[in-house]
Amino acid sequence: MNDFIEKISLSIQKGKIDQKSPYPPDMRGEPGADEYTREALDNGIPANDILTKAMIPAMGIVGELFKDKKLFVPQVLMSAKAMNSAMLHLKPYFNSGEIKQRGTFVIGTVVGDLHDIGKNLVAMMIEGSGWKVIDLGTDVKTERFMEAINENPGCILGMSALLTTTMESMEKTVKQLRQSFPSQKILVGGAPLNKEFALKIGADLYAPNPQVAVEYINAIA
Ligand code: B1M
Repeated sequence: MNDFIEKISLSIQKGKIDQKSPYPPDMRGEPGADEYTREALDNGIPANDILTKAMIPAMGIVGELFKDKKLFVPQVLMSAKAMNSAMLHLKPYFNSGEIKQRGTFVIGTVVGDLHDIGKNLVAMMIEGSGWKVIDLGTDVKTERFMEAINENPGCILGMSALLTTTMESMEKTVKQLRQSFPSQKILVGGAPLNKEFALKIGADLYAPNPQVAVEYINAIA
């Protein structure tokens, strides 16, 4: 069992998706997260063990290395792709209730803003730490955030903004949301933001990177 757990973990850390993926060059031709996860399940390793002993810790390591600037965006994206290829095999176990998720995280880039690379990274890291993620995409209006909160009671909400102009949309959105959902947990992120801004608009947390977001929501789950 440990052998598969280690192989899946390493594949995710290194961004090795599957056998035909040429990345990383030093693992060319080797199986990746896709094949190892299938094999592990076929060998009777519980899906929950694959998730909690291999996949989540591997993404945790990736998140820490990214936070410490020892990994960069393209490498994190490859790890997230490897994670997703493993996740596909686990989907039936989520649906059957055999794997319990930590909660629901709703995320979107605020209205007027089309930047989604950072938002996607955050979504992938949070999914990788065991949460169900509902990604509303970009240019998300306040009403859509409200609908999502109503549809997912108890969810945690994340918003991203990359433009100084859309920091204003974020402020309006958070203030409007607060009127209907005063105790909704809201975390915000994006390059032009800072802690003072997040506090000023009434968000619960400013996350400068995905790892801080992951640590925060895991702590309050
Ligand atoms: Co745009 N753009 N862009 N752009 N773009 C910036 C942001 C800009 C800084 C470039 C510049 O002028 N130097 C500038 C903003 C200036 C400002 O307002 N201060 C800018 C501009 C002006 C524009 C347009 C207005 C350009 C134009 O049309 N005249 C236009 C706006 C379109 C719109 O949104 N309405 C525009 C368009 C675009 C593209 C479509 C071409 C493309 C986006 C493609 C896409 O996202 N699919 C694009 C890109 C790629 C950039 C840059 C080059 C890169 C952004 C990025 O993806 N970074 C950017 C310049 C730069 O940053 N060097 C720029 C990588 C990403 C991983 O980082 O998003 O910061 P980031 O996310 C980080 C953290 O911030 C954090 O975690 C991530 C990982 O660490 N984080 C969160 C982000 N969201 C979080 C949420 C959280 C927690 C953490 O919790 C919920």
